[in-house]
Amino acid sequence: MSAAEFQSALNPAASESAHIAHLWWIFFWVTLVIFALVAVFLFIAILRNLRRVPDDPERAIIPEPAQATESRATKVVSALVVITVLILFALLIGDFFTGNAIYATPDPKALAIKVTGHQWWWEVQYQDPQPSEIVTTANEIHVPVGKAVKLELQSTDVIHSFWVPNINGKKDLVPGHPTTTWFTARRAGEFRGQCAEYCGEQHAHMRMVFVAEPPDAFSNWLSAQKKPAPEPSSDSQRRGREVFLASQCVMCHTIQGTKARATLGPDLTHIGARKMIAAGELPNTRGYLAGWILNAPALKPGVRMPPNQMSADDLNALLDYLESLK
Ligand code: HEC
Ligand SMILES: [Cu+2]
Repeated sequence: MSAAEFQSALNPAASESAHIAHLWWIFFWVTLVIFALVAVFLFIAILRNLRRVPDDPERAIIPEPAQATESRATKVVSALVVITVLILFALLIGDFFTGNAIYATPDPKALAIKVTGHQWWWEVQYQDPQPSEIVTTANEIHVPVGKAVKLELQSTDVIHSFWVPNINGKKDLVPGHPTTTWFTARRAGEFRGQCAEYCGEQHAHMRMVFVAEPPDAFSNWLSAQKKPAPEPSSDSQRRGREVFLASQCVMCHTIQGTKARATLGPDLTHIGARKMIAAGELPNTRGYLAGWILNAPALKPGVRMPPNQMSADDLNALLDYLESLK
């Protein structure tokens, strides 16, 4: 099960989200003070007006007059307009500096991760100059604390938006227009990400697990991910692999080290090590995994993975095998 921290842009875990949270609080306090002042003056105006209402209804419609009041009102309103413009300008400058801090000069030594949005899951690929060292996984992003990360974002179907509020602002994934975003995690933790651009029926179930961890833990994770799938170590696992390879799973999924090499669905080489399945929708437990394999469209209507019929023994063996893929 996942123990993610509260998904919030105001609980920053990266330099970028810290800048955003800072800006948010400036806007919050400035606008709160202005709102309070407006409310107070409105209240005073109402009270004064109430007191002024005379017994004689005729006098109520006669303006109390004098040019003096009118010119004073003009002065006050003009002064307030100037103050408003100045405050808006100051907020604009704050916004500009925050934007600059977020899109700071790219770090050439950054860790490069390619993220591809699919309906409705995230393909995650750790780049490496050596093709055999490239790691492909899904719906779970691990990054080392303190190291700059460059995300190369793209979509192959419709517009998605990558958003891990505790880490950075949103970045749209527009088909045909690859883009990048940068961040540096500042503390370890597990956070939740969410597609932030409506992308079809299961948009709400297009989430991800984001893990910021100490550099040692990260490099252990990455080197485990680089290995091909472990060989089955029991008869049941062996049978499970046969079930997998003999069924339509191989038309859509990859398990490195086997002949399953399709990329229509998530890479399953280390599915046993993932915290969640179905793009953050279900915990990766034996029960949910079984339900998902038997009838994924019942859990996530519209999904491209079809229902699968198999005997209980085959299913148990398949589950043993998938769970062994750490
Ligand atoms: C027609 C293509 C297709 C076939 C066939 C298929 N899948 Fe999938 N599978 C997908 C897609 C697409 C997803 C991602 C769905 C989502 O999360 O929205 C998926 C997701 C999964 C996941 C969850 C992965 C994750 O990290 O969230 C598992 C496990 C899985 N499939 C196992 C299987 C098994 C086992 C079989 C064969 C019995 C199978 N699939 C057959 C397309 C397919
Ligand atoms: Cu979406």
